[in-house]
Amino acid sequence: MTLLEELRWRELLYDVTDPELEEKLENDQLTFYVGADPTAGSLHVGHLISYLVSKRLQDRGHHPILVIGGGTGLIGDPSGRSTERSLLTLNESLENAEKITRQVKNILPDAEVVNNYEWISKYDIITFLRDIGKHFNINYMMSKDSVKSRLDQGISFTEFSYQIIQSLDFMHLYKEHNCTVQIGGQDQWGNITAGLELIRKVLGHDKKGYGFTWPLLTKADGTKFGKTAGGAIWLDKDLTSVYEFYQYWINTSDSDAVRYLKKFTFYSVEETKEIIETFLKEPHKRLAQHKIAETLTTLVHSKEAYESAVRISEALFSGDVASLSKEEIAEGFKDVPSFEFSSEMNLVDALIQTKLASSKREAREFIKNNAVAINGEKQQDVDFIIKKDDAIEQLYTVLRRGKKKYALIRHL
Ligand code: 629
Repeated sequence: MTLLEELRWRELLYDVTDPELEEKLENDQLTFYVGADPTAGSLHVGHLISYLVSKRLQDRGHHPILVIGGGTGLIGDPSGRSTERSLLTLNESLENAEKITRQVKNILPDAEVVNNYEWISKYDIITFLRDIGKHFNINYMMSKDSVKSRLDQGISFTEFSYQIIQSLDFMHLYKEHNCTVQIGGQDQWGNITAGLELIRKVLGHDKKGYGFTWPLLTKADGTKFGKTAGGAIWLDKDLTSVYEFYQYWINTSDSDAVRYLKKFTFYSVEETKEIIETFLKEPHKRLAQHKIAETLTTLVHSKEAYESAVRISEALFSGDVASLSKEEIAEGFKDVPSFEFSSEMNLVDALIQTKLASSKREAREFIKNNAVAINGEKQQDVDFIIKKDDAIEQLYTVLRRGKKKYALIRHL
């Protein structure tokens, strides 16, 4: 199977600029690039495909350059957007770029990472308009989806010019790094092909470049990929905990799981087919979801972080939370009502304070009916006292009523 055939099979290929690329990718070691603009201080799961596809190319001997758009982030890509972006300040763009650089280096440790502010900021306006602008025909620029779709709404000259700046990047990397291929999501087609034009016009008609795109990610139920009620799923663990990240993938619906398995994991085509077969026979075991969550949590975070997320999930499922560390408790119970206790308290009062019971009478009923657990252990003594000394790492007491009603007590 050629690389492009494999990408096609994984539903990671939308369009290729030149059919010749397929053979080149089999016979040569090419340098390719993919860019991301630092519009926030972290990448989110919507950015992942760029680096997963890059890894697939790298695994077949090609050399990735990861461009972080400290410069382009200052302009704002209109692609795939119906409204004008608000401008980032220089500081925001460069600070975000630095954080994102760390993230991508973590995902692809052997890739080269560059910030396009480095060369874009060096252009002066006269050189830009004479040497670069002269090669762009306004009709050509207006025919790009990113611009055409905005003509009614309106588009600033700033965003209109974005395609030129991204083209400048491709030409720069072509000249300086012999980078002949640019890849990106479907929405990047116009920017990628504009770059190929510029390379031909400025560097010479024998200078060929290539590009391909992958399709936009969709979900079977039509909701937006990478978003939950709580917002975006970020790659930064301070914004989205590892446990939440892991859970996002574990919760993939059965109707998305096969597609995601092909796109997001690195099992061979044969192995993937076997996993799919097993999954389809017994979907309730969620094998596909587990493989996706394992691959991505390990790649983005670490093996240890993945194992911890599994531990938290198992403890929450079984109720046996006493084996967790205080960090794991904090992570797993982030969305559970939490209360701070400064001294010891009897169980009945604690149930009322944490709103797991509405009266003393009800609290006693729950306890007597074996419906109350403290740190995973059932407690039937209505006179039981909750103490800091018995808390998990002397910090947390997890109260549970029934199967699922939780409260977290933090001992001061
Ligand atoms: C300078 C900047 C370049 C080449 C690319 C870029 C970034 C590009 C862009 N990409 C999106 C982004 O950063 O805006 N102009 O949010 C995003 N990308 C990943 C995929 C994408 C795309 O990071 O390509 O299609 C999302 O799936 O929208 O020299």
